[in-house]
Amino acid sequence: MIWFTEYQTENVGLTIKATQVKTIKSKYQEIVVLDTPEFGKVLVLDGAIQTTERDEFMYHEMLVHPALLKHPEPKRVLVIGGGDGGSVREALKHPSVEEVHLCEIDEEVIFVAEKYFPTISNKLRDPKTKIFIEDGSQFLEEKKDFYDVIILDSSDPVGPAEILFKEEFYKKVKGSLRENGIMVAQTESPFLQKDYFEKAVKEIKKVFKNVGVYTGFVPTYPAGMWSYTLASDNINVLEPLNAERFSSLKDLKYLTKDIYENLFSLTPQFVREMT
Ligand code: SPD
Repeated sequence: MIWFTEYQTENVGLTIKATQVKTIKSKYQEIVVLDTPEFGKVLVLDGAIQTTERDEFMYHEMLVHPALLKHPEPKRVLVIGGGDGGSVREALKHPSVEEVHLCEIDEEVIFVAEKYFPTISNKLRDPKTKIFIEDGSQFLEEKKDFYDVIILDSSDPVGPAEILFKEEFYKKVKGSLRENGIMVAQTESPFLQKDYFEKAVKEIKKVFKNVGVYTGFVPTYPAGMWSYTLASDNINVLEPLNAERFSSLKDLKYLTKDIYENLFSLTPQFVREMT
């Protein structure tokens, strides 16, 4: 038995009891899989919790579905990061989606997800899924004007994911979107990672005309409060578009039609003031 602590800031940590710990060193990072009584299996990259069997749905549903619902007919979807497969699984719930590309820099994350997290990674070998082991920024240069929705399911803006939070990168994302294209990015905790959050939203606003920030709960992420940022040039992402399509989504445990239709209503005042 050990107690694992993620040091979320210099002053705050989240400590979880684990019965087993496996550590794998990849070319890019240290990958840890914990077996825990409270959260089931937990995936940790370079000391930061990425996903847990118990609360992953809260993050993946909120990250993926609003962007896909707001698009008039999403067919081609790209997930950058997200090697655990949770975002791919959620994107494939949309009947109009014909292909989901996953661009993950670290192949080892995919191997670990397939071995230890089958309920999260179970759509990585779906016939509509194609996996690219590449740097996300370089990958976008090869795919101009191609995707309807791009999902930035990155780890925190340190190490391999740092580049994914910069204006230059968001410009490349925009270049890879088709007309009516929508981007959604995980943009960190507005409470405990204020600087990361503010910077990411500021950079996104430099590139896209319509930007909207919403929040949700993820118990194992810093402060339990997480932010997501939608962005598009042609679609007004602030509108609750295509809500009638909500009923086609199966097996949702967090997002409801009401939450979708009022996505931005629950964005707290202190978060609005930061954007
Ligand atoms: N602090 C951790 C933030 C992680 C966000 N991305 C997680 C990837 C899960 N698919």
